Amino acid sequence: MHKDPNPAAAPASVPSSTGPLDLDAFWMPFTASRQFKSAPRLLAKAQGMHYWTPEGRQILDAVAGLWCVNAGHARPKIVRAIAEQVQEMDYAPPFNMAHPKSFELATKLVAIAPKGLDKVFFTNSGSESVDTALKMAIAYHRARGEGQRTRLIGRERGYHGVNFGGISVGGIAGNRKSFGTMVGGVDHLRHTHDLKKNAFSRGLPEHGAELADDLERIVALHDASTIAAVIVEPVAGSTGVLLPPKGYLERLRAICDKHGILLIFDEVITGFGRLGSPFAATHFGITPDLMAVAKGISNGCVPMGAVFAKRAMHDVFMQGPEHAVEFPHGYTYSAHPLACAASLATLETYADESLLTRAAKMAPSFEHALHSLDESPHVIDVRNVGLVGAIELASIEGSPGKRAFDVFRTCFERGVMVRVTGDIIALSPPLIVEDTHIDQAISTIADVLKTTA
Ligand code: PXG
Repeated sequence: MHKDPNPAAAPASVPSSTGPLDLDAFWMPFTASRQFKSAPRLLAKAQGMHYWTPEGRQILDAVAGLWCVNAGHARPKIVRAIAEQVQEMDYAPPFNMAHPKSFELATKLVAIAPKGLDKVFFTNSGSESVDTALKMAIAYHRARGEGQRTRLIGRERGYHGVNFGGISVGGIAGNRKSFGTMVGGVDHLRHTHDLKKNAFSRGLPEHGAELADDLERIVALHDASTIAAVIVEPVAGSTGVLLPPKGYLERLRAICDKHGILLIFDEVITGFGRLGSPFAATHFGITPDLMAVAKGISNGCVPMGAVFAKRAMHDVFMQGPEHAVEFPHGYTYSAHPLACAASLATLETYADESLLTRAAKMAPSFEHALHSLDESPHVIDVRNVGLVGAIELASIEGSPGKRAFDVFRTCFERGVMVRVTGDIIALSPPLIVEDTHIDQAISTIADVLKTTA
């Protein structure tokens, strides 16, 4: 049995009350702010599989924070590495300078990446990784004399962060409509979610590989010679766990190859063990040309992201005068020493406890428990792959999203933190999860569904 580092009781220093906390000044990200501020949900401590509220109430973390705390909370090696690093060297500029841990980390990341992705560029978030990958794709074609290949293809219901590149290739109307002009020359593939054919699938759905052929429609419309790259999440996470139909990703890879179009995998959620292999690319055996990651790269402890690139792509940039910058892109905090230290210790923790393949071991019992909800009230679909699961509910007429949001709130009151998007409840527990945690999460959801209107 996997050793659970959680103590049963709250750590001693959890405050007994929040005191008079002023909620006014903080403009919260992606939050129903007025609702939140009328009934705040605060977290004050975390360890292993659990959070504690400021009052000391224990909450089971069934979503790894926000799909990022893959090794569980407050893991000693990671905590120690960050503390030691900040004492040794707090910051080092990353442009025309470097510190040793950035090279050490890149080498270790390449060692677990799909074969052929030999170069790593560091960022600070998933959004930055996505925009970095899109820029790399366009600049790569230009550097090799195909500067007309600028068009980017995303997918409906795709989520690629919140920067302008990411929302442009992203396929969520709500994240785009308020923000004016998107990046030009973008088109979108159809999404792959089809409940009529694939409801209640266990693992990848049977139907829909042919949806990849939608790329041929887009190629016919714009001509392949204008298209730089296609970006997809191998498993779409934040729009509600949309799984790739069997054969879909293979077909997408083949069509990209046929037309000289780069394939970018956004593995911000699927990276670092979520599906039972280090990456979705290794899980499905399909190698993209560029791979954007974040979240689990540093176990969520210090913000960090990265883009993996093929050596041949990188090498195309290595031309021009030797004193000149080859790729004019990067962030003040690229390869931040604290992030590198956190990530190195995270990789060690993953290796010590075989966490990058643990989701494969846990997947059967997770799947079994999850599908016990198939007959629960309001449930119109349950789906899963690795340690990712979704429970889709019928929407209340005229109030989409309300039913699942109510489930989320009641689950939190009953000590389980789930994630909600639209009327879909998503589960993505830390990879150290045990069957007892799965049972607690699922039985809480089952009980809450029974009393949800
Ligand atoms: N790509 C993917 C596939 C993501 O899931 C990002 C990019 C952006 O990462 P940053 O680090 O910039 O947030 C993400 C982020 C949810 C949820 O509700 C998921 C994310 C963010 C916010 C909410 O599931 N993923």
